[in-house]
Amino acid sequence: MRRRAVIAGAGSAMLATQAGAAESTRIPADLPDGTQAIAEFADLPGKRRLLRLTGRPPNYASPIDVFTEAVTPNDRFYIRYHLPGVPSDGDMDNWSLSIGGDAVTHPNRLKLSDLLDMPSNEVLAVCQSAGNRRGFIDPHVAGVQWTDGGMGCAVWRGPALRDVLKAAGVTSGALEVWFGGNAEPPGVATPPYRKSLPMDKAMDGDTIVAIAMNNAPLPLLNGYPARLVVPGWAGDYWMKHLTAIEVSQSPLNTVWMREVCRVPSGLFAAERPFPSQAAGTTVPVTGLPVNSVIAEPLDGDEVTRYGFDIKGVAWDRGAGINRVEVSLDGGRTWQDALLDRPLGPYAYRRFILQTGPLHPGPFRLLSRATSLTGDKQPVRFKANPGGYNNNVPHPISVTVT
Ligand SMILES: Nc1nc2c(c(=O)[nH]1)N[C@H]1C(S)=C(S)[C@@H](COP(=O)(O)O)O[C@H]1N2
Ligand SMILES: [Mo]
Repeated sequence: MRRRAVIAGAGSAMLATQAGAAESTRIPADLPDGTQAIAEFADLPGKRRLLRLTGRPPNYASPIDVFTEAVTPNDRFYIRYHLPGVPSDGDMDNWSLSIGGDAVTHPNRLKLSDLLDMPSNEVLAVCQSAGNRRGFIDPHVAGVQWTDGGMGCAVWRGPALRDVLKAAGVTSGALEVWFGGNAEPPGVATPPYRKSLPMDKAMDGDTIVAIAMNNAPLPLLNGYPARLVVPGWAGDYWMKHLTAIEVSQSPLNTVWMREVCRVPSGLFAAERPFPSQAAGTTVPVTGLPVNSVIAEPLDGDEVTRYGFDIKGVAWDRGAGINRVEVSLDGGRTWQDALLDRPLGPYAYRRFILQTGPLHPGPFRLLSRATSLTGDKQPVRFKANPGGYNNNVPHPISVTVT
């Protein structure tokens, strides 16, 4: 089915960014009607023109045009919260991070200045909601109706989690590391957001307690003053406003581990399984599936018959991107796009395809990435009840004039 882009009310003019590229002002037409009706571009403190999908809890998508670049600016980086309460700057005044649990010998408490004093790591990594692109699944699946913008790529900096843990003396009985974040306001019935990681992922030097994002303090809504960064793994592990770490001999038993963000066992290849959280017929989402997005032109654009550039980014769980192909005819034929140099295994890899002259008329653009381990974006969505890991190529309709 070919759908026309809906132009969003007030901001419908095509604005020019500093780079001169088009800024997306459109709400994707393939989102469900209910989301169409309420979605709009909005500003929040420290943020500029994000696509509001739900206000309470705050879920705001990045606009698709930011994905022509490998690094997503802080003020355009998406926001995702499970619970309605959002911390204010004031709530973070007396922030500290406790490290404890039944598998450490020396529990302790760190202040922001302690984290600043520790040796730090830097990693360019994609944070992507496991529900990214849920809004495009047909038939629609319940949950936040994410567009392509439930993700971003930033330079994260802070001490490696393993260094933070070492200081507390991890014992040999350690099975998982549990994470807690901001306290929810009174009156919220949902249990607090609490997640865990298996020891091997927690002790990987690339898993960090980030205190900087793109060389600036974390924006409040992206987890100020410290958040967990788990390169290659879905965003739900990336605990914001991190306040408590417990190294534990047992599996964390919260609805957030046991019921949410789970997929049928064996449906998705996970680089690193999470055995202590496998239960019944499901496993937690972990590694990001190979994926790509076209950020230019935008859906509904008119493009010139003399040829135009198709640009976007591709990423995966950290194997690295080997190839991106682009189709101009809805997936009948494919051409190899040019890849920019890799910026690290967990980063976006930019691609570009310059078309030749084309006949006027409608065109349906798709991109399809293959990783260095041979994983390729599938033709059909691997259906699962939560609508996670949608990495099916998403069509962009343009008219050549
Ligand atoms: N404290 C807290 N941290 C959280 C969440 C949350 O609801 N509360 N949501 C998680 C999910 S599901 C995602 S996808 C990422 C989103 O990160 P962002 O809001 O910085 O884009 O944060 C994670 N960390
Ligand atoms: Mo998420």
